[in-house]
Formats: sequence, C-alpha cells, structure tokens
Amino acid sequence: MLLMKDIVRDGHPVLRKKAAEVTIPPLKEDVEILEDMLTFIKNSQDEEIAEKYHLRSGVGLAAPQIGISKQLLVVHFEYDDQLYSYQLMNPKIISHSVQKAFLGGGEGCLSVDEVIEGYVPRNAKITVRAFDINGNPVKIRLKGYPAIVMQHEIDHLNGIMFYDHINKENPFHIPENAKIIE
Ligand code: K2U
Ligand code: NI
Repeated sequence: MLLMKDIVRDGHPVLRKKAAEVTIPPLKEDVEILEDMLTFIKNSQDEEIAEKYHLRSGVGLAAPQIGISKQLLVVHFEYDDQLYSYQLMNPKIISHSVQKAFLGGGEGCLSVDEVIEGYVPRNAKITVRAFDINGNPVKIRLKGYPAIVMQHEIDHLNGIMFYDHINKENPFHIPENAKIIE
C-alpha cells in the first residue's frame, strides 16, 4: 500500500515535468498504479487507517506525486451528498468557463508540507475528456469544488503547483466576477 513516504515532496523535479501520456488500451501496470492511488486516497479518508499509517487526508492524487511521470490521476470525495470518484488516463480540459472560482480557505497539497496562503483562481466550470481505467473515453463536466479538485490534479500532470496560481503582489486578490467556494 502507498504511504506518505511514497509521496514526492515539492522541489523534486518530477513535480515540474509534463507527464507522458499512457497507451490506450492501458497496460496492466498503469491500471495497477491507478488502483494503488485510489486505495491511498480512500485510506487517507479512513480515520482508523489514516491514524495507523500516519496518512494526510487527500481528495485527489496524480501519478507524478508518487514519482511516476505518467498522465494518471484519481479523485475521490463526497460533496453535496454526491460521490465524485474518478480514475483517469490522459485527462485534458477541452473547454472551460470564463468565470473563475477559488476555495475561500486556499489550497493545500500532499506534496507541499508547509501552508501557503492565498487564493488559487481556477476555472469555475470545466469539461474534461479522458480515458477511464478500462480504456473507455469519458467526458466529464464539473463545476465548483469538484472542478477545483480536478484542476489541481490535472495541473500536477503539467508540472504546475497550486501556489503558481497565487497572485504574488496580493495573494488574496479576487479576480473580477470570481466565485468564492467555502
Ligand atoms: O493533489 C494533491 O496534493 C491532493 C490535494 C488536492 C486538493 C487540494 C486542495 C484543493 C483541491 C484539491 C489534497 O487533497 S490536499 C488536502 C485536502 C484534503 C481535503 C480537502 C481539501 C484538501
Ligand atoms: Ni497537489
């Protein structure tokens, strides 16, 4: 099982690389990577397991965060009584809103141990094309918090960290017409 020791920390070059697309239909090893990543996120949300193995709670994970520079990501969380659980290969944002959105509490990252304050402006709505764990094409439309999480993970596949988006002059600058998500 994946543990925090397997999570690559900020400063490692793999977090700044554009990850390679994976072959479709998927290799067995890529399917196994996605399964291990989803298990880690589920474990991190289980109080007993997280305490026993000192896991930091997460809602998503991208393969570069475990040192694998491949376009693989998982997200798994409940929001507004709906489960959002995806294991994706080669995800691409194919369209997005002009409107921006950001988490009122800022963002964190399993690969960043320190707190970095500031608003992280992202697209309020996105449409993602990807392949699921069986190699089937999927089209996913997200808005609000689920869209924020998905963009955080897709950023990891492009070597982008959440703090790259924070306004350096005024970390709490609110873009025009932006939606605050509490
Ligand atoms: O990619 C990661 O490091 C996982 C992040 C994803 C994330 C952070 C902030 C905003 C959107 C996505 C972890 O989930 S950070 C810890 C966390 C846990 C619960 C809720 C929000 C953030
Ligand atoms: Ni992250």
